[in-house]
Amino acid sequence: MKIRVINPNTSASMTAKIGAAARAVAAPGTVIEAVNPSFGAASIEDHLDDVWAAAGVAEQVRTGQAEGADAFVIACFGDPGLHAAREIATGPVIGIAEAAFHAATLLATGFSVVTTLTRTCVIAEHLVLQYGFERRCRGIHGTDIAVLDLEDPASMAFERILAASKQALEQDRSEAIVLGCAGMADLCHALQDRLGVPVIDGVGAAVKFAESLVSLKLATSKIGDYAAPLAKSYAGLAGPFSPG
Ligand code: 2AL
Repeated sequence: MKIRVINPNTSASMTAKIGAAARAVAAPGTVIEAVNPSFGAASIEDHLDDVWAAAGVAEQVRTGQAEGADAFVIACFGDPGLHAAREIATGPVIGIAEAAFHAATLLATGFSVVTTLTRTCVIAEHLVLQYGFERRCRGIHGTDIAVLDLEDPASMAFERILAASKQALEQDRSEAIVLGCAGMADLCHALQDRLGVPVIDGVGAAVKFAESLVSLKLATSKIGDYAAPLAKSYAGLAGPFSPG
């Protein structure tokens, strides 16, 4: 099966990192196609970045759908464009935040999210509420590490995420950590070894959920809310995205 893993930001190095994390967990018969949009922000850290990221995801789902992708993963913790992507795609579309929340609740009664900039915490809070995980998510913690600084050893990202995770487990009385950024995927196992609790990277979780659903011959429901977008022409800049 072919899974298109979309990094919604335009950082090529982050797309490569996400692709590697996806391939590390994929089954032997799974082809991972790691892509990013042709436009948008190099990191997604606020609502404006998120707007462009959602359009970028729509671009990549459209082309992936035309090229026969069996499933899609949206590899940014804000799950930008998730619902629109489910309208466009016929196969499953999994956002890394929703996937990580589900995985965490199968492993612990309460989890904490450790993320990047503190200002992104509200975006994660909105998702927790939207997906109905408010009874299981016990806290959301910013580290004030910028997304692109995760790749810079001088940021001491691992040590800072480790410290924030320890504090979160204690303060929130939680039993698992959800990593709040796709760019943290490579830190997941080392953090889990140090913390001694499940540490969930949404990229890996989303790839495995996508594989499971495709293997089970399950796809996005096409009646009602996720039916194909209405055929219409969009004006101006949005013209190339017109669904009809
Ligand atoms: C993210 C992420 O996963 N990718 C990105 O560009 N920003 N998440 C975050 N909390 O900053």
